[in-house]
Amino acid sequence: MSNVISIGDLSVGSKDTLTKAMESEGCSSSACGSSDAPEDMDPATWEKVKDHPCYSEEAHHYFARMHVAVAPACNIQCNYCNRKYDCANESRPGVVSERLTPEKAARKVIAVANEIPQLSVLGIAGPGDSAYDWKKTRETFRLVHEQLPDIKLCLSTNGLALPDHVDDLLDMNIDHVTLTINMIDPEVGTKIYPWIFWDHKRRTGLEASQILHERQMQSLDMLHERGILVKVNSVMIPGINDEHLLEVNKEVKKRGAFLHNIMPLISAPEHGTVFGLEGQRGPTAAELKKLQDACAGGANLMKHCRQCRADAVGLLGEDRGQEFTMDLVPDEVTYDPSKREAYKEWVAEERGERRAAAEEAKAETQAAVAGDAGAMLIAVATKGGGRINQHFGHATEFQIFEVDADGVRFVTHRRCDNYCVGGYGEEDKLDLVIKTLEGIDTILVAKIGDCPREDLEAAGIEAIQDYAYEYIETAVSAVYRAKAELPAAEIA
Ligand code: CLF
Ligand code: SF4
Repeated sequence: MSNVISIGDLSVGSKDTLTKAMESEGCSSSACGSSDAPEDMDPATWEKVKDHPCYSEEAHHYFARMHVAVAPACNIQCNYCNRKYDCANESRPGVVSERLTPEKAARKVIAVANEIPQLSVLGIAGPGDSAYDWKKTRETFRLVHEQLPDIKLCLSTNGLALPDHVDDLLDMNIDHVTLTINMIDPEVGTKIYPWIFWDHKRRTGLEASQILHERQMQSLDMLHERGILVKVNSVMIPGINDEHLLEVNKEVKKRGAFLHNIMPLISAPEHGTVFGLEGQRGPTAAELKKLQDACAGGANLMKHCRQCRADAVGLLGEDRGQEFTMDLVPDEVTYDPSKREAYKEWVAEERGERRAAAEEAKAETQAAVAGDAGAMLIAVATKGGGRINQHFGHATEFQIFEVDADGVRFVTHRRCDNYCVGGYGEEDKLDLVIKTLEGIDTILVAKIGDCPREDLEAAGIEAIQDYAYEYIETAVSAVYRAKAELPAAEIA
């Protein structure tokens, strides 16, 4: 078996060369991360989540997902959805560029798995409802499971049709299901769902929301009873379910959900959705954070979601879907798992070293901290592997980390436009980046030019490139100690 691994357009061999590949410009990936580790859960659960980029924040530094858009039909209408809208630059659930048959989808998965060693999960997230369009979903999973048994299968659904298929999920060894639950009070549901299609009839109003609610709770209970991990997605809609999501969080925790992912409503008139046309706004970052903070003690929150398209490919912060449209996928493809196997081995070693480095950095900070030095937010530019390895001008998002004596924690990501287009900086885009970094006064990057660095400085943001290619935790801790005027301590 060859141990040569291709990441993007790079071919590398040993651990050292692979590490360098993750650090070099040609590797397009992106990541974030925070505290979840083997010690936080039982070994069987850790085994299920350790390579899943959505279920483990740590894993999404290293592993990629892909979606295949095989399930166009939906049995409900959400006021935030318009599946007719299609834009390759658009990134929100429900949106796709091409719909696939199960056979084409399986061929595409093989093509992607051969090219992207980070791929670990195939998800079906529409563009309609994967459990309603069950025949296509099941056939796709069957074909992929038959040909690529080492790829995890993942399903995302509104839950209305799911109770009818839970036993199929067990038969196919599917152990990750996402349920979108926006309410547990059907009155709230009436403002989100104009209708559902249930038992051969279209239902509206309170009846529709009542049925949907009952089926969603039934789905959650059935999945939990069978040991299938459930992530609940909720769309936060200011003035409609924002405060209510606190109750949703408690309820789904009580019913055994593994994670709760509260996502901001994406809404604009040009999307043609009911909410978009009505001018319903999405929450601000501060409102989302406030709700997430208020959920402390409830179901564990996912904070690294990128609200992917239903045909997304790649690490969560990137979308390489345009590299794998069906016209680019050969008519015949043969699965070669060797690159992915070698990559997994590398990750097993690398993530162990990163954890050890994070512990060391934490111990160093604790030894240096006298009293309460407070917490600090620091932005980093990364394209994967848990390192500061992204050039400022190429970053499409920044990861925000909080640091104090208790260590370094991922908080959120903030998207920004590319500052550098074709090698030329564009001033108005830099202004956007500065806005994106509001409230942050330090950013760690692999490299930055003098001009943008000076402009950032004028806006009160210090860009530091001294920690290029270091682990995020090591770099963020060192900056914290320096900024809090804490001396570097000797570790016994
Ligand atoms: Fe896809 Fe969803 Fe599975 Fe992940 S996405 S079906 S659980 S493999 Fe992930 Fe994308 Fe957020 Fe979904 S970042 S939108 S949570
Ligand atoms: Fe759209 Fe999904 Fe809602 Fe169906 S369940 S209307 S596909 S967002």
